[in-house]
Amino acid sequence: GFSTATAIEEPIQPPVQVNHTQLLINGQFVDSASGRTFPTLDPRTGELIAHVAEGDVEDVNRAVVAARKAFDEGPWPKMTGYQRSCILYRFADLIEKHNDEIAALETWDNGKPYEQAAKAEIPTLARLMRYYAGWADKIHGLIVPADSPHHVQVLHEPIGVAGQIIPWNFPLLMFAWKVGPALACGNTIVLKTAEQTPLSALLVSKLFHEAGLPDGVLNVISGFGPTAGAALASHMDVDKLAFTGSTDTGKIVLELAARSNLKPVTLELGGKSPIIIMDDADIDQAVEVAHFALFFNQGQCCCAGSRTFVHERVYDEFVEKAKARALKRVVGDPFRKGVEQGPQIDEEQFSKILHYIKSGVDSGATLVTGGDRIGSKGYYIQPTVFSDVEDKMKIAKEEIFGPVQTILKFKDVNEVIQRANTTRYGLAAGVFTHNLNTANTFMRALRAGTVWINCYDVFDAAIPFGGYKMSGNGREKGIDSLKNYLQVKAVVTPLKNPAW
Ligand code: TXE
Repeated sequence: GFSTATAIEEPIQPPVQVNHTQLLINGQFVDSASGRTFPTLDPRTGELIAHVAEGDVEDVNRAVVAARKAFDEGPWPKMTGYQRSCILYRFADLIEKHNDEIAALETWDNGKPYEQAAKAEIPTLARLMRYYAGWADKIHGLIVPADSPHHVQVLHEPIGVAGQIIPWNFPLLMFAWKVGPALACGNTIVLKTAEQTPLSALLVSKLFHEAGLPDGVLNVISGFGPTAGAALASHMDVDKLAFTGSTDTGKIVLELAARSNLKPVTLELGGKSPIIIMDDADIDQAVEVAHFALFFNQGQCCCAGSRTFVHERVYDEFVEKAKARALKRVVGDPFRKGVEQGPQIDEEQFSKILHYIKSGVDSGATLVTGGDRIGSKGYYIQPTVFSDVEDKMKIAKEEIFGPVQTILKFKDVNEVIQRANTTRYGLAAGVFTHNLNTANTFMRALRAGTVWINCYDVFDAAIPFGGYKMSGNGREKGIDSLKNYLQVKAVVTPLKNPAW
């Protein structure tokens, strides 16, 4: 059976205190203009962690004024790249110093396993900051040879005030993907965190100021989407918008940006990423990686491998082994050692996932294991596996964003390419095969921003990440992310003596 025992025990007291619940505007923690707050809840119990200042239009306005001033008057964009880079490096050092405290806060507010936060995510936050610190003094333009007697320079300048809206599934990694490149390029920021997870960004932003970040460069607003988020997306004095979240909300913010000042928008949206397992694959490895690809982070990953296509010759074996692996998954209090899966983020996602499970059963898929909640408190869901899933079913088409693996059967390469690509999304894909020709065919044919061959969810600060089709536009991380935050200026001067 499931390792449910730990889930229903009394929750472990988190080894951290909540010290910052106000908005961070111009380097100061302040209450919201309205004085209103909202509760942030513990996903293990649904109980209160803290009341947090609720930002709205007026607070976004104040934050944009601060960011504008910090951009126009400096010192941030006027500092040398090396000076900016030193502050980013110092911030990374402080993250390492406070690793366990930051990880505990992230786990408490989000529900992800503490070991995952402490050993992987917070160290990755530091790594990402060092990556962007490394870029800060290496961003430069070009001298372009023109077909006329002119000296042509192409300058790369920061865009200005960046508005950034992030989700709750990886609060600090999303913070890093957005804040890192924006600051390396010399922009200033107003960041809106997700209403489910406002706490960790406030803590690390405080550390950023300790590292020497000037006031007004990074402003952090807690609050809701249709109020604070929409105010940021439609603000006339925000020069660029970056968003990660659902495809539906992505459409809204793009429209708000267009209707206001046409600010450029990068979008990181949903997915329904295929994993394809050929009959020549190492089945045990494929089972393990496909399990990880779907269940990692409680299934709350934009690039979750959420359509597992298995070749008919190895299908039955795969389904049996996937079931056995799901049954072994350790679900429980995320602060407990050895726990692989904590609770889902909130009541809304929890009910949405249970609804999809019911829809899977109703549409005739085979429920191989799981299918229910665990315990009566908090948002724990059994690791769930469906087989006999068909392309037309809702569970094969829509993003479930939970611990629900859907396994589909296929016969040949061309068929599965066509089926894998028949989706409005195009974020990621995985392929398991030992045949080089097959791998080459898939890597070119799959319409996705990332294709993992014989692996999945391998991330790196230097690897660009983003979507085809309705999974978004623009790339984060790597050299590509810098382009999102740079304005290109051509400067042309006549050459009086073209011979020289
Ligand atoms: O997303 P939203 P939600 C998917 C996943 C999930 C679904 C809904 O399928 O089940 O989205 O989750 C802000 N103007 N992903 O409701 O609404 C909001 O406050 C401006 C995939 O959490 O997209 C938050 O900060 N901003 C995803 C952010 O948008 C608005 C990660 C994301 O919330 C807004 C999360 C508005 N009108 C969910 N409405 C991924 N790609 O990783 C909301 N927001």
